[in-house]
Formats: sequence, C-alpha cells, structure tokens
Amino acid sequence: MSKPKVGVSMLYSLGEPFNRMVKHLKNIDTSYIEIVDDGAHELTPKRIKTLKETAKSYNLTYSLHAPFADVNIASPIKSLLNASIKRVKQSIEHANDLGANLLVFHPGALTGISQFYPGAQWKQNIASIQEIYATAEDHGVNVAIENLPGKYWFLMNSPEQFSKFYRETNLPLGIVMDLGHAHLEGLIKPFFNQLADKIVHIHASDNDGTDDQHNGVGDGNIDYTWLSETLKKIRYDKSVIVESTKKVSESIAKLRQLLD
Ligand SMILES: [Mn+2]
Repeated sequence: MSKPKVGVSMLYSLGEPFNRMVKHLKNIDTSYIEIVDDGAHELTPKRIKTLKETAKSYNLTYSLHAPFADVNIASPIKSLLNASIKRVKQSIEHANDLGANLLVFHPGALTGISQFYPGAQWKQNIASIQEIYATAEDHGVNVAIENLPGKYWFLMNSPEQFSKFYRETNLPLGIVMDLGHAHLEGLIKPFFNQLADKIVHIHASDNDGTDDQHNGVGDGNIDYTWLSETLKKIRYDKSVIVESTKKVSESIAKLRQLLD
C-alpha cells in the first residue's frame, strides 16, 4: 500500500529573494515541493526555467500555490474581481510551463459591504471557480481549491459550504485540506468525516486554535495522531505538504515518522 508523500511549501522562505529559495531546494530533505507564485517568488519565464533545471538535477516534483495576496475571486468590485481572476489564470499558465502536478487556489472572501448583498458573493465565487476550472482544463492543468478560515471572512470554510458548492456545480474539483485553517473552527474531523473522498492534497502546520500561526508540526494542538490513523483508514496516498514557517525540517521528519 502506498503511503502519503511528505513534501514542503516554500512559503517559509517567501521573505527571502527568489534565488535563495532556489538554493534551499538543493538541500531540502524531500522531493515534493510547493512553490508559492506570489510576493518575492512570483514566477516569470526565466524563473520557471531555473526551477525546471533544478527539478531535473535534484529529481523534484512541484505543485504550485496560486497568488493570494489581495486576491479575492468573489470581490463585489468588478475591476478588483477581474484583476483577481487574471492573477489566478496567469498562475495556471505558470503551472503548465513549470510542469507542476497541481495548482492550489483560494476561494473568495466576504467584504465590508457583503451584508448589503446577501448571497451575491457566494454566486460570484461559484462563477469564478467555474471560470478558473474551465481555463485550467483548457491548459491541461490539475487544480484544487483550499479551505480557508471563516474567521478571516473566507467563503468555503466548512464541510457544509463545500457540500453546497458540490451540489450547486457538480464540478469534480478536489479539496486542498488545510489543517491549520480547519483547526481554527474545530473542523478537521468534520471535513474528513464528510468529504474524505474529495481531499486530493493536504497542507500541514500547527496552531493553538486561535490564529493561523503556521507553527511547526507538534507546536500547537492539532491531533496529528488522529490524523495519521485517519489517513491510513482512508488509504490516503497523495501529498501532505508542510506549510509551517518555523521548524520546517523538524516538521518534515515528524510527519514522515507519523505517517509511516
Ligand atoms: Mn494552506
């Protein structure tokens, strides 16, 4: 039986220049790498070339995280909405050029004026996801959507909202299960109980339940023993990506031990 593949997101290095991040890739202790297409690491044709060469030399497999800073695919402001969708679509092209096996993107979020237009942003969020999915299909890029915390105004923050989404769209879009996000609302177990078959990728970090702290695995109160038993039970054999920004190599080692 094949096991989950423990990888790492380069999010922890986002404060460093792109070239320093690439250097980390050469001595990181896993071959499953998630690149963040945002901030100082935003991709360009030249950077994609560098990453592809590095992948070849060091036998790396990439997934890509779409831009998320100030991106809101449910924005009620047309110009901002268009800019948001454009950034995600650019990232689809980057994923294709990079040969990434998956592009992860975020759902939209409510805003300070949402209360005056009940339901409008949910509708826009669905329309945007459909558009993004269609573009990804055109490019032959595999995409999946991440659960974000309702606490930070995001839509698609609970298993109920994901189920509603599947009922309304019928899209075969997979879920990127972010444990840190779900933990803020006590939703890790409900997500696995209700939607295990939809989970295609996992983001792992830890927190104390108050904030998305991106701590090392074990530095918080996420029940990783339960997780490991559950992943075995559902025969999960896809990636579990460490998204901690502290104690990164320790987290990779710990997860590998837990999931072995
Ligand atoms: Mn995440």
